[in-house]
Amino acid sequence: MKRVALLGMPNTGKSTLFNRLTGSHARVGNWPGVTVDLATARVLVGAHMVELVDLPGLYDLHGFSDDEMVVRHFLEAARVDAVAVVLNSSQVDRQLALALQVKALELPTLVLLNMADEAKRFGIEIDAARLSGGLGMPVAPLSARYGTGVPEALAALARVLDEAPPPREAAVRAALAEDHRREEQVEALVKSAVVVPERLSEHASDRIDRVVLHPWLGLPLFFLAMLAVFQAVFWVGSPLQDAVEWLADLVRKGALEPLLAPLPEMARGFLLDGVWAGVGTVAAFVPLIVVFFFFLAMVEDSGYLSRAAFLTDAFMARLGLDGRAFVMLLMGFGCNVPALMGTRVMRDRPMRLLSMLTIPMSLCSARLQVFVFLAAAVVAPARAPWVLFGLYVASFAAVVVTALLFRGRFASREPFVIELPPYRLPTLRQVWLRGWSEVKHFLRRATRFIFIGVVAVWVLTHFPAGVAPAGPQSWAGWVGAALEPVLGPLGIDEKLAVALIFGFVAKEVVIGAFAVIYGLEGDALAAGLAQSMDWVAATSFMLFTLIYTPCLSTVATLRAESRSVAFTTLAVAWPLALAWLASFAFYQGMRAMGF
Ligand SMILES: Nc1nc2c(ncn2[C@@H]2O[C@H](COP(=O)(O)OP(=O)(O)OP(=O)(O)O)[C@@H](O)[C@H]2O)c(=O)[nH]1
Ligand SMILES: [Mg+2]
Repeated sequence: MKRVALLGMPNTGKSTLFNRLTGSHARVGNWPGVTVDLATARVLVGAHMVELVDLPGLYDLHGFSDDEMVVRHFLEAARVDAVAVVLNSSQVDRQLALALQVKALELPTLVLLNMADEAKRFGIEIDAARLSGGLGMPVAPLSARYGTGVPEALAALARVLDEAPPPREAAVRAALAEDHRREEQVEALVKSAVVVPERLSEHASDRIDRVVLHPWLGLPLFFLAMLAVFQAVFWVGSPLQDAVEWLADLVRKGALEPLLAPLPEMARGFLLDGVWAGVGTVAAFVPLIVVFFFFLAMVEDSGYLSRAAFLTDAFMARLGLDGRAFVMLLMGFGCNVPALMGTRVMRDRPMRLLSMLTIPMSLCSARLQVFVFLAAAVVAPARAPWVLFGLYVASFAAVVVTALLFRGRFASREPFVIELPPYRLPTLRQVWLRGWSEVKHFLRRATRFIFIGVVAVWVLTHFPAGVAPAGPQSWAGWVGAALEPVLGPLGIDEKLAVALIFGFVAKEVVIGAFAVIYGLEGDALAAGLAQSMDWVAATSFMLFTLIYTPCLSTVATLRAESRSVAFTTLAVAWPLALAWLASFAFYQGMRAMGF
C-alpha cells in the first residue's frame, strides 16, 4: 500500500478533498485550523491502493505551533510515497512558497490548485501547464467542493505514484536549510503563469463585511445572530424531541412491558426503570442536539466564525486571550472536547493553557440538555427562558473570571493575525455529514458512558436489597448524607447529590439519573422534580452543574493536550471551587432576598 499526504495551508480544502476522495467524514469548516490531527482512509488511485492522510494546515514547514508540529513529525517519522500539496487558487501568490518548500523535501509531489471555482469567479486565471513547467512538478486544477477536475487530479496522482521511488522519511530540517531564493522564485512563477485582474472587483464578501464588521454594529449583530440560531434550534428541535418521547413510551407500553412481564420483579425493574427509563430520557434529547449541530455546522461553514474572532479580539486581549480563543469557546458550546483540541493552533503555550482552562466553562450541548429538562420541569414557563439565558451569562462570566484570575500565571504575547476567508454558502452535503457524525458520536457516548452511568445509579439506589429505592437506607442515601454538609448550603439535597456525582462521567447522565432515582419518566418525572425543589434550588443545582468538574472525556482531553498532571489537576479543582462559590452565593442570596 502507498501512502499519500495531503499538505497545504489552513483552510485550503484538504479535508473537503479527503472526504470527497475517501467518503470519510472528516471535519470541514470555513476558518483556518479545523483539522488538528491526522486522519487516514484508504482509496484506490489508478492501480494503487493508497492510504490518504489528511493533515492539519500549516503556513510554513518551519512552523512550531502544536498542529504544525503534527505535520512535521508525520513527515519525519512516516514513510510517504507522495505528497499532494493543496493550494487555494485565488491566493497562489501567497501559497506557492509552501509548494517550493515541499519540493525541497525531494518527495514525489503533485500540486493541486483547489477552489478553481472561486478563482474563476474572482477573474483569476492560472496557466497550469506553464506553472507545472516552472515548478518542475505536475499541477492539476480542481474544485474539491463541487468535484470538478477530481478525476483528472486522481489520474495525475496515479502517474506520480507509478514513477515514485521506494518511500522514505523526509529530512525536513536539512531540506529547509537554504530558504532565501524562494521568494524570487515565487515571484517569477506568478508573473509567468498567473493572471490576476487589475483590480479585484468588490465581491459579495466585502459588501457583507462592511456591515458585519462595522465598528459598533458588528458585535450586536453577532449576538443577535447567535440568539437567532438558538431560537431556531429550539423551534425545530422541540417537536422532534416530543416525537421521540412519544415513541419511547409507545415501545415501553406496547412491547417491553408485555415482553418482560414474566421476569422477576427485580430484573424487570432494572430493565424498565433503570436502563430504559434512564437511557430513553437522555435519548429524547438527541434530536435537539443534532439540530444544534446542524446549525453550528452552517455557522462554521459560512466563514462567520473568523469574523467572530475578529470582532472579539480586542475584548479577549484584555482577558489575556485572543480572537481564536473566542472561536474555541464558541465551539465549546457544542462540545468541549474538539474545542480543547482546536487550541493547538496557538503556538504560545501559556495562552493555549489559559484558553484550555476557560473552555470547560462553556455551556456544552450535554449540559444544555440537563438545563432544558430541569427548567421545563421546575421553573415557571415565563421564567424558564430567563433562567436558561442567565446560565449562558453565567457561563460567560465564569470564563471572564477565570481568565482574569489566571492571566498573570499564563501570560503570553503572541501576536495574532486572523485571516478572513470569503463567505461560502454551506453545502447540504457538509451540514448533513456533520449532523450525522454527531448522531454517531452520541450513540458511542450512550453505549459507553450513559448506559454505564445509568446502571450504576440504579445499583446505588436499589441496594442493599429490599430498601426503598433511593431512600436514606440505600447506598445512594449514604453517599448523599455524606455530602450533605458540603452541598446542603447550596440547596442540593441527597438525591441531587447522587446525580451530580454521575454527571462527572458525562453530563447527560444527570437526566438519566433523575429518571432512575425518582423511578419516573417523561411528564411524571417532571412533576416529581417540581415537587421536590423550587426554582431557586433548581437554578442553584444548574449553576453548579454548569461550572463544576467537566466530564470524563474533557478531563482526559485536558490531560492529553496539556501533557501536564499539575495543569489537569488545576483544571479540575478550580471549576469545582468556583461552582461551589457561585451556587452558594446564588442560593443564599436568593433565600436572603425572600425567594
Ligand atoms: N468554493 C470552494 N470552496 C471550497 C472548496 N474546497 C473546500 N472549500 C471550502 O473551504 C473551506 C475549508 O475547507 P476544509 O476542507 O476544512 O479546509 P482544510 O484545508 O482542511 O482546513 P484546515 O483543516 O483548517 O487546514 C470550507 O468552507 C469548504 O467548504 C472548493 O473547491 N471550492
Ligand atoms: Mg482540514
